[in-house]
Amino acid sequence: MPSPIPRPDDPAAVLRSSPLPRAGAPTVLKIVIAGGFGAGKTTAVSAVSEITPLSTEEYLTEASTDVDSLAGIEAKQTTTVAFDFGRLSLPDAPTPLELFLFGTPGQDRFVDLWYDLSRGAVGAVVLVDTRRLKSSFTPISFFEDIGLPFVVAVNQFDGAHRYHPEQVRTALELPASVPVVTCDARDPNHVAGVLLTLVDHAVNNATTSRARHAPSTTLQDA
Ligand SMILES: Nc1nc2c(ncn2[C@@H]2O[C@H](COP(=O)(O)OP(=O)(O)OP(=O)(O)O)[C@@H](O)[C@H]2O)c(=O)[nH]1
Ligand SMILES: [Mg+2]
Repeated sequence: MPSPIPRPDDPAAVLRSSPLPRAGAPTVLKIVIAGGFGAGKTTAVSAVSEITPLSTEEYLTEASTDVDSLAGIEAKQTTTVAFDFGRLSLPDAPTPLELFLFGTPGQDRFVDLWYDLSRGAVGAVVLVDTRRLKSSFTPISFFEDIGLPFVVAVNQFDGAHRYHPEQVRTALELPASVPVVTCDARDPNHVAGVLLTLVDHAVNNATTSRARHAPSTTLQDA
C-alpha cells in the first residue's frame, strides 16, 4: 500500500515561512487574444511570446471549407482547435508586467471555450481582418455581453485595403470608449504595443467603475 502523504505538524507555520511576493515583483495579468477565424490570433501570440508558445493547431480539411471560409486567407493550412498560450514579460512598463496570453479558437462554435478562457482575464484583444469584417461581430458581442474590457486591433494583412481606425470603429459600431488600433500580428513590437493599450484600457475601466460604485458622500454624511 502506498505510504500516506506526510502532513506538516504545524501547517500554519509552513504558511508563515512561505516567501511573500518580492517588492517590485511583476503584476501578473491574464489576457485573451480573440477574433474571427484566421484573423491572426495564433500569429500574434507566437510573435510576442518569450516561451515556445503552446498551440493546438489541426490541419484544415476539404470537408471544412464549406463551414470555415478561407476567402482572403487561401494559404491558411491549420486552425486552432483549443487555445494558444504564450507569455510576455514587460519589466520596463510603468508597473512591471508579466502577461499570460490565451489565444482563442476563431470559430463561433467554440464559444464555450471562449467563456472558459476569459475567466479571470483583465481584458481581451479582438483582432480584426477588414477583408472579413463580419467575422468580428460575434467576438465583439461576446466581450460586450460578459463585460470584459477589450480593444480592437486591425491586423493589416498584405494587400488588404488600409482603413482608418475610425472607419473601422464606424463599420463595427463601436462606442468611442473602445480603443481601435492597427498592427501587424507578425511584429512583436506591434503586438506588445497593442497589449499595453489593452492593459491601460482595462486599468482605466476598473478605475472608472470603482469610482461609479463608490458610496457617494452627502451633506448628511458629513
Ligand atoms: N500577411 C500577413 N499574414 C498574416 C498576418 N497575421 C497572420 N497572417 C497569416 O494569416 C494566416 C492566419 O493566421 P493565424 O494566426 O493562424 O490566424 P488565427 O486567427 O489564429 O486562425 P484560427 O485559429 O484558425 O481562427 C496564417 O497563414 C498567417 O501566417 C499578418 O499580419 N500579415
Ligand atoms: Mg489560431
